[in-house]
Amino acid sequence: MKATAIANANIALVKYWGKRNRELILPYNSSISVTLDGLFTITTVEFSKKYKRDLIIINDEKLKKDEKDVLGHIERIRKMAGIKEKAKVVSESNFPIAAGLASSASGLAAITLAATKAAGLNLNQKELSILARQGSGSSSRSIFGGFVEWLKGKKEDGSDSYARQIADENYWPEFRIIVSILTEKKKKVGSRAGMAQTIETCPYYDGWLKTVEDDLKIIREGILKKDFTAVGSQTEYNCLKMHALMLTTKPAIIYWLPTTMEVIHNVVSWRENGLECYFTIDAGPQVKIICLKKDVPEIKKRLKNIEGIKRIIVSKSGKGVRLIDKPRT
Ligand code: 2P0
Repeated sequence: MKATAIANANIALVKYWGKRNRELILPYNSSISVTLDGLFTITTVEFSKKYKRDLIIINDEKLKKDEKDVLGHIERIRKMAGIKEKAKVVSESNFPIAAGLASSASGLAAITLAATKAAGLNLNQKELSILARQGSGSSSRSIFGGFVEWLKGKKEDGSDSYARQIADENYWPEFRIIVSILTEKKKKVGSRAGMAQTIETCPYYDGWLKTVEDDLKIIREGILKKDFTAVGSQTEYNCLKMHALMLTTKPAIIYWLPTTMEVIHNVVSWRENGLECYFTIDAGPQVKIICLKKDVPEIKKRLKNIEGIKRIIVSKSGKGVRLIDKPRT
């Protein structure tokens, strides 16, 4: 009753921001992401009578109270499989967790596959996506590789809210995402609380919902046509709209640092001078730059001149969650 899975993080090109159902994690809007081959989580889950209680170790540390609801997810899977054994979960990510780098996406996707296998369940990708979603919304997208859309669905029970692939990881081999890490500190306001606060207090949320369908259409079609300008410019616009929501909640949620702003200004000016690239930022200060393979060396060189960038990870579109034979202990 033991299995190990690897899942890649993903970065949203059209963001998920706001839940219509917090219990089942059902979003108000659909979202589109690209799965990142450079950022991943490997998780081993073992169910056994030898454990007296659930033990969760994330990046060599025992689970703290403020971590995402990993225990709840294990319990959900135990119920589904009809088993009683306690679990040992060991999880390692190759990037800072809880700093706005989609660690919950790769983490919960990896746990979902490893734990269902360990519990004797054999779920297909759609079922895995629905289950992962209940652990953390964005993890529903990390089940798949390449370019992925998480459908918001309409049903109350969430059975039509799952991710599906738009194009696989080999479809657009020139597409790159450069992740610049500015800080490894955990953020003060988590996405979950930030989303709830936005819906309660932001006067512009209706405007977001009214315009997000256009973003989805332009980016979905842009991916299929490999229209980099369309995908990049609409991604940047969608990111700024999401941050406009965050900035105008009460109290304001300001994820950006001075260096975040500096990278933004640089990207815009590089582009004006013929180096085509676009930025996107999640619920944190880190800036991800979308570009084509040919421009990676030049962008990396320029980023290295910006003080305050701690680490740069260049990523292609990566694979979906899968089982591996390298247990973590
Ligand atoms: C996204 N984010 O689409 C958006 C953009 C952050 C900004 O999904 O509450 O960790 O577990 O469903 O998935 C981060 O939120 O939130 C997120 P829960 P999650 O990637």
